[in-house]
Formats: sequence, structure tokens, C-alpha cells
Amino acid sequence: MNPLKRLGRRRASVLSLLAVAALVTPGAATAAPDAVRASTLGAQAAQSGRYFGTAVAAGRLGDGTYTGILDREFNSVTPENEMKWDTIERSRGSFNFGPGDQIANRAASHGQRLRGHTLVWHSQLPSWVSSIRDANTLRSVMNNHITQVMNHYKGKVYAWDVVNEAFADGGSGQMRSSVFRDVLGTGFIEQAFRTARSADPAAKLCYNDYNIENWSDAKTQGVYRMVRDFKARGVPIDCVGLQSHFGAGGPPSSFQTTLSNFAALGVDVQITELDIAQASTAAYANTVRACLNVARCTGITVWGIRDSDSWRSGENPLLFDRSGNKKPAYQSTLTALGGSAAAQRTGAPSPRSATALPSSFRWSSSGPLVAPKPDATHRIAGIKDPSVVYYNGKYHVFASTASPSGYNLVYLSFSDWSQAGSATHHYLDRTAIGAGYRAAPQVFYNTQQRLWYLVYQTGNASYSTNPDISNPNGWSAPRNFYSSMPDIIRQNIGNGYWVDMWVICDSANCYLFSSDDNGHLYRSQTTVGQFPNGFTNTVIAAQDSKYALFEASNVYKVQGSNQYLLLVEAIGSDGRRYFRSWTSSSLAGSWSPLAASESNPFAKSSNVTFPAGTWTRDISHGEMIRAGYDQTLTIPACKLQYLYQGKDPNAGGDYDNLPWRLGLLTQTNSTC
Ligand code: 9MR
Repeated sequence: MNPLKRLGRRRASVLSLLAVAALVTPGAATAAPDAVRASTLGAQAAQSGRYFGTAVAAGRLGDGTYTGILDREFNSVTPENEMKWDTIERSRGSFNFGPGDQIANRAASHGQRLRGHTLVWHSQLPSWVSSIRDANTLRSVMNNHITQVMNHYKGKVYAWDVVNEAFADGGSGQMRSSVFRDVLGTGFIEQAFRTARSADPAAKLCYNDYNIENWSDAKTQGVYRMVRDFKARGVPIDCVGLQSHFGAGGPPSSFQTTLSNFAALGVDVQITELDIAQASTAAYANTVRACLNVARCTGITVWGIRDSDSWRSGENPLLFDRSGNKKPAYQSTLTALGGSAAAQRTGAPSPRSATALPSSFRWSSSGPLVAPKPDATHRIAGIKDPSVVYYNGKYHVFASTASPSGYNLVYLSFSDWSQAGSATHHYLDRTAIGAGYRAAPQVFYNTQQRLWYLVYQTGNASYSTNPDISNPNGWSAPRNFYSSMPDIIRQNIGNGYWVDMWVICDSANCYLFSSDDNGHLYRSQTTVGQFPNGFTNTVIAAQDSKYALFEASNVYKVQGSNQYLLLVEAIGSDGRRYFRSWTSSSLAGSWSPLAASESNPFAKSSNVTFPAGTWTRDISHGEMIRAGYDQTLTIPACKLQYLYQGKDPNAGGDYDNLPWRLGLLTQTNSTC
């Protein structure tokens, strides 16, 4: 095949809607193993290593209903007012730790963690502090307060809200006016964190604020810039607290994006003061899910136990009613945490899920994370077809570079997605992989051979190997999997192209899947021992009309189940790219539809939200973020993430000159 044959092709046309049908014959659904389910919020949160806490008022600790719920449900507490400046140091140098100690000691004796709230805040601040006008005086007063309070609670407080609510509401994105900012300047926050670190190096140091949950808000962006700057300059900060005092609608749709974007800066995130007007079940569940979907979201605190305990009690925003009964939002919160109140109450066995993956999907997309970095010898229009593994603390991404003058490969690595855009691009045409048509890479580690494999298309299905994925110069020259195009492909390819080779192995065999841009998915087979040689027995693994089963197929093993997942890229009736999905109980088996239609797609612009702006209407060629990196291509069953190519919806013209960029989808309807 002429390598350049792939170039200058593919004009998406308007197509008819696709039928939802099994590609071959339906396979048996596979039951997932039971999850362990707990019956209280704290115990269930603990199963994913998180805490579930509440604000506690010292004045209510004599109320048996209150403490009964507190000790049954919560494994973290935050003093609601007792560690604030106006309680602890009402007059200069005179410290009153009584109410704070009452809560701290009780928490310790009940095995609950303690969040310290709060050291530096413009509110609940005694007037002797807010009236200071001399910077040196205020600095020493602030540092002394931080040091004395942290020393007193050393070893008892897990995380401190070092500075609370320092940013202004509205559109400025700047710090609010306060005695601290006005007298010490904006550097007071840095000063407070540095003092806090030296006072108690073991405590986590958090910045805490409200109205920073919606990603695009100026206030969120202001706090984000500060945290990014702190991390860049080594100012000590460990966590960001998002208070999450929500209206009846619950969290903004970008909430998870906000959590993950902060987390990507290298800090933990915590939901620190959750309450939601009218406490709808969905609003609570959405909040919990957002946290669970972000690995560094380490815990959730609700701001009070019963509605009658709340600072906004008129809005009934909490999980327990005035009598201490569980409200519907309690159940939805527990369920979202993965627990099952019903099963525990009735003593019935936990329900088994019929399949490890849901049958429909919802996603939130990042903005474009990776764009081409042309240099003097690489004039590149698009970066495409990413393959990604997380290995040794880094994401390793391989992708096609596209331009009207040809396709080749590029490699980049970075430790978190916030750095993807600034990573160095290593052009692999400068390595033994060489120049000429190379595209659509797939990377994995072969555990038997202790070698990384990069599979790609050259007209044939080709591969290179490398003992060290992080060394772009370590790749071997291309070798082909086949001596020539298998007959069955030659007979069915029509006017299509042989593209998008994909290798996956089970414990006995390796399979090589490929597409023909003509409605066929092919599968060849060899043994694990013979790999990479011996691919034969090529068959049609799935077929449909040309645009319904176009290209870019991925096949994965779903972790913790006997299920395999097939994704194939289709072209929709709107001419836009999207993914369909099927499952099978074996790699050589038949594929049953999962989310396989244009109206229930695996991933299409219609089931993806774009909190940072709709930058693409194509969800095109990409790869799942895997649970591992070996030849089994195992993905998690929960909280899927998919790295894909998208482009400006208004871009047109030559296919090979389109401005493809890489973006990341994060599943928002994961049920586990
Ligand atoms: O819940 C607290 C309430 O009892 C106090 O009267 C109030 C005083 O400002 O503070 C409440 O807690 C606040 C928290 O400390 C910081 N974020 C906002 C909370 C609700 O106002």
C-alpha cells in the first residue's frame, strides 16, 4: 500500500442513523464481584480511603441524639466556631482553648479525625486585631497566633484551614480587602502558610474558601492561580478546601473539573462545609460522586448534623431532620459513597450488578490539553491518535503528528495533566523508527519479554520495541507483523484503508485488531509465547456499514470482571466523530452492544459536557487511561478517563491539515 494513500482522504458525509444491533451474537453478561458495603457514611467513605465528617458545636455535645448520630456516622469533625480567633485569642496573648479542647479530646476518644478551622480569617476576628495598622505588629500577632494554636493542637489536628476566605466575590479574581491584606499586603497568605509549616510540619495545610466550586468563576481562577504559584515557588500548601455551600441545584456541572484541576496542581482537595438548600437527593449524590471521581479528593465534611443545627436551618440543607432521622439525601449520599443502607436494614444480601460497566455514559471534557509544537523541520497541523500509559509516576503519551506533507509519531511525558501542554515533544522520526508514513501508535509493556512495544501503521501493521519507555531514542527500527495484507482484508477493504492496529493479550493468546474504514473490524491471533510473530487466522470480528464501524478501535480488559470492552469510532449523522461500545466475555468472542448507538453513544458531543467551553464536536481517535500498562490492556471499571482527539468545529478543508488537539474525558456517571 502506498503510505501516502491515507493522506488527503476522508470526507465525512451525512449518514443515516445507525441501528442498534449486536455485531455478531450476544454474549453472556458477566456479574461483577460484590463490593463490600457499609451502612454508615464514615465507614463507607473509609472504604475508598476517604473520611466523611461534620461540623460540631461544643454547645450541643450534651444532646444525646446529636452525639449518637455523630459517633455512628462520622469519622472526622471540624469545630464549627471553637477554634476561631475570637474564641481562642479574644484578647492579645490570652489563649482560651477550652471549647476547642472539648471537641478535640472527644474526637480523639472516638477515633475521629480533626480538621482545624481556622487560623487566619477576616471574620470572627476580635477588634483588637482588626484595628492594628502597623505591619510589623500585625505580622507578629498573626505569626504568634498561628504558632500558639498549632503548637497546642499538635498531633491532634490532621489538616488546618490556615487561611479562610481571603478571596473576593465577584469578577475581580483578587483578594478581598481585610486587615491582613490591607496592612500586610497580599503576601500575608504565603507568610501564614510558611509560619504554619514551621509550627507543625506534620499537619496538612489547607486554603479554604466558598464560591470556588464553579471552574470558570473569577474567584475560583484567582485561588487556582495562587495555589499554582505556591506550588511553583515551593510555598508550603497541601490542600484546598472547597466549602460547597450550595443552592438547591447542588454543585455546578464543572465541580468535578474544579476538584481535579486543583488536584492536578499537586494538592489534596476536600469538600469542607457541605450543605445544600433543600437537600435534594441528586444534588448530594452528584457532590459525592464528583469527589469520588477525583483520587486526591480525600474527604467530605457536612456543615452540621441535623437541619436544626445548621447556620442556614431555614433551608433544611443537611442529611438529618430536626428529630435526627435520616433524610432521603442521607440515603443518596450513602449510595453514592458505594454503601447500601437498604441492604443493611433488611439484612438482605447486597445487590449484584449485572455488568461491570454501565450501559450508558456521561462525560466531562477538559479543554485542549496538548497542541502541536512545530519546529523548523516539523510543520505540524494536528496532533492525533494518542496512546497513553501511566508508568513510574508519569503519563507517557505517543501520538501521530499530521500535516499535508505526511504523518509521523511524537512522544511526550508529564506527571499530571496540568503539565501536558508544556511537555517537550520528541519527534520519533529522528529515532530508529525513522521518517516516512507512521501513524496511530499503541503502547504497552510486554511483561514476559520485559520490553515496551509501540504498535503503529505504516501501510502494514508495524512495531518497535524499547526497554525504557522514557527514552525516545531507545526504540528499534520498524518491523512488520504481517508479510503482506491478509487475504480477508484485501477482499473486504473496498475503497477503504488498512488502519489502526491494536494488540491485546489474555493469558494464552495475543490478538491484533485492525480496521479498514469500510465497516470491518479484523482480528488476527498468535500465542503469547510466539508474539510478536505468528499472527494468522485473520477473521472479521465485527462488521456494520462503513461509517457506523469506521476505525480507531480499542479493545480492553475491564478490571475485576470477565468482561472485555470494544470501542469503535463512527461518523455520526452530523458528520462528527463519536464512539460506540460493545462487550464480550472473550477476546475471540462476539460483541454485544453496550452503548452502541448514535442516541446512546459511548462518547459523543451529545453526552459530553465542556465546562471550559465547547472546543470540539468530534470525539475522535483516542485511548482509555488504563489501570496498568501491560499487554492485557486492563482498564478500571469505574471513573473512566479517555484521552481523545478533537478539533475546532469550524475548521475544515484538507483532512490532513485539520487542527487536531488532545483532550481528556472523565466519566461523570460512574456508579462505583
Ligand atoms: O456555622 C458557623 C456559624 O455558626 C457562625 O455563626 C458563622 C460566623 O461567621 O460561621 C459559620 O461557619 C462558617 C465557616 O466558619 C466558614 N465558612 C462559612 C461558614 C458559614 O457561614
